[in-house]
Amino acid sequence: MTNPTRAGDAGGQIVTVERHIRECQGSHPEATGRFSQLLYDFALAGKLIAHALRRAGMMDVLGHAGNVNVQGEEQKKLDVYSNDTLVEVFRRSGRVGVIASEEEDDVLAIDGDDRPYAVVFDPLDGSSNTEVNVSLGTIFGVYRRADASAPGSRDDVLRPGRDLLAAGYILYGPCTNLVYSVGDGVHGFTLDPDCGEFLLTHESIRFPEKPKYFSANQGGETTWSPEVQRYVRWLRGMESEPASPKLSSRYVGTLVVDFHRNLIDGGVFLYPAVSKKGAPPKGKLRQLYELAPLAFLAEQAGGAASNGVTPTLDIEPTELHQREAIFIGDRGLVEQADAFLAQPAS
Ligand code: AHM
Ligand code: MG
Repeated sequence: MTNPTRAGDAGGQIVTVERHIRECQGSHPEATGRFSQLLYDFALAGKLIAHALRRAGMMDVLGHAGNVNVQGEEQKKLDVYSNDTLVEVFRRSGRVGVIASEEEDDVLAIDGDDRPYAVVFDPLDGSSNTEVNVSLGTIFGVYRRADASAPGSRDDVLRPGRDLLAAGYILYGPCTNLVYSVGDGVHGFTLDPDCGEFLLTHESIRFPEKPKYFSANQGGETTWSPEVQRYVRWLRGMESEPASPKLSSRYVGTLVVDFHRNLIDGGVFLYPAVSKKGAPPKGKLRQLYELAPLAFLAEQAGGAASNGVTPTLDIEPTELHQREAIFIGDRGLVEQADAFLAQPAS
């Protein structure tokens, strides 16, 4: 009989996220302990948010907070709690000069000398799912500021995702996962609720060779361009040229969860530009807080991300809450999306 393996047991050693970050730092001589501590701060915020979510049904934290964010979306109490938790952790970190959050109108500048990092995050992704007990997530990215002692500004984060030093997400599901990359592969951890540590469970994650799934809100299909409609028919096996991958469909409506499933099992997520009421087509998901960090992870795992024309990591945002179309996941499927979109559908 084989011995049961336990989470975090890599070659007979228990690897916590803290230790993993420290060891990665060892292979990056330019990295400082302060950068590692910053990543560990995301793990800390993730534990606090996971704890609140586990108790959400029993406490008065479900429902709306009564505010509307800068994007016109009603904030849930859990959006506010998650945002406040992250902001508080990074205000006190002593390393961060700028915070940009999906839930804040503008960047938060934190005064002080020697604050070399800027962080971006979507505190609670998929929060429209909070009332129905569906898995949620936090998405984050880290940039190095051009001048660590200058007052923080939007320019610290209005940058292409190619400049990211690190990115990751935390997935609050039946268990809590933390997945991150500092540019040398993608590594996944699972929170052990007994010891309160994230333990290494998925080392060097790569998209599988053969994809299984596509994820899209097909309720919006009539608002997609004919080219996107044709691409999705191809994904499903209804267009034969080139050879169709004939994928199954899975859509949760929490980007982190849809991305994670496709990363582990193979597949592509799309949220194309949609046209509503005669307005020019535009994407829904946010470039800074959602798309650039996940695109960084996708490329690190051998996948790709594009808005249908430009690789997501090459997009230079001009607005904090900029929205973009996205095709992200398996590299071959994203390349086919670009090819379908470049060919006018008859
Ligand atoms: P949120 O960050 O405000 O929760 O919004 C983003 C969410 C994504 O998690 C998800 O992929 C998408 O919106 C779902 O949108 P829709 O309900 O239109 O399918
Ligand atoms: Mg989101």
